Amino acid sequence: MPHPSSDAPSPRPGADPSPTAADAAAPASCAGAGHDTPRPFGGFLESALEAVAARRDNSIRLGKADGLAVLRAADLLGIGWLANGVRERLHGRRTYYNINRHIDYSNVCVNHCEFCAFSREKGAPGAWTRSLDEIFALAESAAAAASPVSACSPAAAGSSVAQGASTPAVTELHIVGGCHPDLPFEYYVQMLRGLRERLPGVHLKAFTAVEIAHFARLSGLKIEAVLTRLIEAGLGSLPGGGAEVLTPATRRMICGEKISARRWLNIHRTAHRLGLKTTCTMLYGHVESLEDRIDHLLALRALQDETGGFQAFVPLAFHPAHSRLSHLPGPSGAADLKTVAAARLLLDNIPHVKAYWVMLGVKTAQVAQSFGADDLDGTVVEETITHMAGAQSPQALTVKDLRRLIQETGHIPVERDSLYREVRRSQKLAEATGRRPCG
Ligand code: V47
Ligand code: SF4
Repeated sequence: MPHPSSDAPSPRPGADPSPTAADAAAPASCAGAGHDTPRPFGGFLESALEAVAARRDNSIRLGKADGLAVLRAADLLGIGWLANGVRERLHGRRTYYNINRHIDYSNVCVNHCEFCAFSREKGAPGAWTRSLDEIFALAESAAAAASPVSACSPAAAGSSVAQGASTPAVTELHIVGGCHPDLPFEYYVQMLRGLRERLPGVHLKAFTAVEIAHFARLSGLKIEAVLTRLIEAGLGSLPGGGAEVLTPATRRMICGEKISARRWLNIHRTAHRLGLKTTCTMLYGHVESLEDRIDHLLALRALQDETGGFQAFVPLAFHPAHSRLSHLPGPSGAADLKTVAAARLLLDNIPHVKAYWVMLGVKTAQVAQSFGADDLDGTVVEETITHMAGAQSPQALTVKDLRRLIQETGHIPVERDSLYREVRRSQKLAEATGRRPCG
């Protein structure tokens, strides 16, 4: 039942503090909350959210006004409930994670994005570029590590269930870097080829659309030809970086040298046509307006209607330290959660919303599972982009950490590969956890 609009959070008039049947049933059920479940509380504190709920419940596609209503509302629990309904309809109580390793191959970049604390001019103090041999060694050590499932899962402690499993410890390498002025295209081709030869079972998620455009410039090849050569060399999918904010005027303010929004979208369009899955991101919490955020989400949704190639959306919380925007505060916890929720509600055609713990912080990422996110990304192991911008999150999480973050909120941890297929390291392990994935 709706309540009159109110801008300030206040006690919910008429809210029933005792759990409803829907509350009680939700954690135990994998069936999803459904779209027309009764409100689990006395109603929304803001009537704008009631209108969003009505459209959601009637499967009417949400629009710009709905997205703005979510971002502008103060009723955080109401927003979470709205987005969680969609999340549960799609994924039940499952939360995905993967065992991955990031490799940032170089921070040398020809661009000077205002928000970036990672890039350096070639030869400047703090600039680094990894040789192919260094990259191969890092990747091999990640793949050779004892299976993190058997090493870290409490359920597996003392058990040999995952020992000797044929699935490598790491199933994905996430490889990105700056736009280096003179590394030849062959460096990237050889990187993928060498990794595929050494680690044939590991998925190579590599190079943002910005890097792909840079390779095209370096090599004189068209985007399609660049991607084709990289696919032949072992490329498995593209990460979603470089989208920043797609609204042209704001994009010019924060990353004027970078490829245009249209080009970023076109590169993903081409990748999808060639059969690659990709992810998409949005960098928020700097100078952009709430309208920019919603326009960005709608641009992603429009491309997804056309291609279906985005697997996940990843909201990236701006970290200001050491960047040219270091005077800005960065997004608040409420802004983080509202952005996750708005994405889940608007991106009705993108299956997954990722709470990337490196940028959200581990605690907010955990809570984001109740605001629409169904994926915590992975073990990561080593990350430089956000940590050079002041991130306080750890460098790595163990599988034990990830599973605990998921289970503590009543969710079901599911290890996935890069294409969101469930990784079953051993039947016994799943049984031992007592948390069999549903569906
Ligand atoms: O492209 C740069 C952003 C991106 C800052 O695809 C910053 O699954 C915050 O794209 N504060 C790289 N963000 C990371 C990225 C990513 C991460 C995890 C998963 C996936 C995926 C993609 O980080 C860059 C840029 O958009 N970035 N500087 C900063 N100061
Ligand atoms: Fe270069 Fe990427 Fe940093 Fe921009 S965000 S300066 S393209 S490394």
